[in-house]
Amino acid sequence: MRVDVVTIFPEYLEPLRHALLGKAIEQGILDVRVHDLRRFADDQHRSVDARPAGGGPGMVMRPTVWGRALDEIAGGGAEGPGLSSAQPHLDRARHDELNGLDPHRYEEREDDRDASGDARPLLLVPTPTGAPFRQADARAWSNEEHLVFACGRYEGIDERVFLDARRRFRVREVSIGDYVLIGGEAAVLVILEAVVRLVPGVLGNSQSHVDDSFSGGLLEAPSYTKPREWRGLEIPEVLLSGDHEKVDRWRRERSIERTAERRPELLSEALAAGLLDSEEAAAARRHLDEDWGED
Ligand code: 6GU
Repeated sequence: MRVDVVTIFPEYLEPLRHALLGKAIEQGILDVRVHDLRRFADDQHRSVDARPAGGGPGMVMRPTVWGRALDEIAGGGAEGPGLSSAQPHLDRARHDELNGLDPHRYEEREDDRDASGDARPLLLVPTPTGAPFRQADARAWSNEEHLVFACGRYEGIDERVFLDARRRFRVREVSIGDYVLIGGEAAVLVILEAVVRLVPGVLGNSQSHVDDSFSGGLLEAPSYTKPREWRGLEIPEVLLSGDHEKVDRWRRERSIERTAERRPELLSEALAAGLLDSEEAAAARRHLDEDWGED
């Protein structure tokens, strides 16, 4: 999977080279390029923002600068700096030193296409005004050949950038939660980690994300490991019984209970989607009724 990130804070993406994502980079499964937006500025001060049209607080990122950055990436010429994992990097040439680029080198190939046959790369724009990023998106995007992230700062990016970008990208504005961050960089780390762990070959044990919270529409049950008793607290007896059926049933019950308590809206969705058998559905309704009005 090829990933391009455009940001005014390239250093913010350094954590990508560690742990799981670093391993994916080493294995050649993931090729991440980080681009400094300021390289596309055209004035002496490398300014990327200006006062909002119509007045108001803050600054808005300029379309001219973003347009040039996205043109280069859509053209396939943005070689950028590959992030090689766990290596000293601070002494390396800056990623923004791209040269000799042919803006039309990016060939359309059959395997560039998504399931709908659209060959345009996916442009992801982290913003608190975006649609919620969910596990289903992570799953879908883990099949993409090419993801591009546009990190905004300040009060956002000139709206025309997204309209224009639709000619060459499939564009999705996404939010990672109902709170406001200073910029999209932290959200890129979050989204990429969620996506890349689902790319085949990245997580050793492919079963380990089948049971993930959210994949089945419910939160996962609590887990335990040895010792059997710790500070006066015991592992639930059933988990030591060796009876896999009983263990599975117990885990489903705890999942339903926990989801009712913490994310009742998810449990209602799971019910409506028919993800629960009749016994589980009855338990879910009971929990939802009980928890209703409690705080
Ligand atoms: Cl994706 N970006 C920013 N800047 N703020 C956010 C967010 C994203 N999700 C929630 N708040």
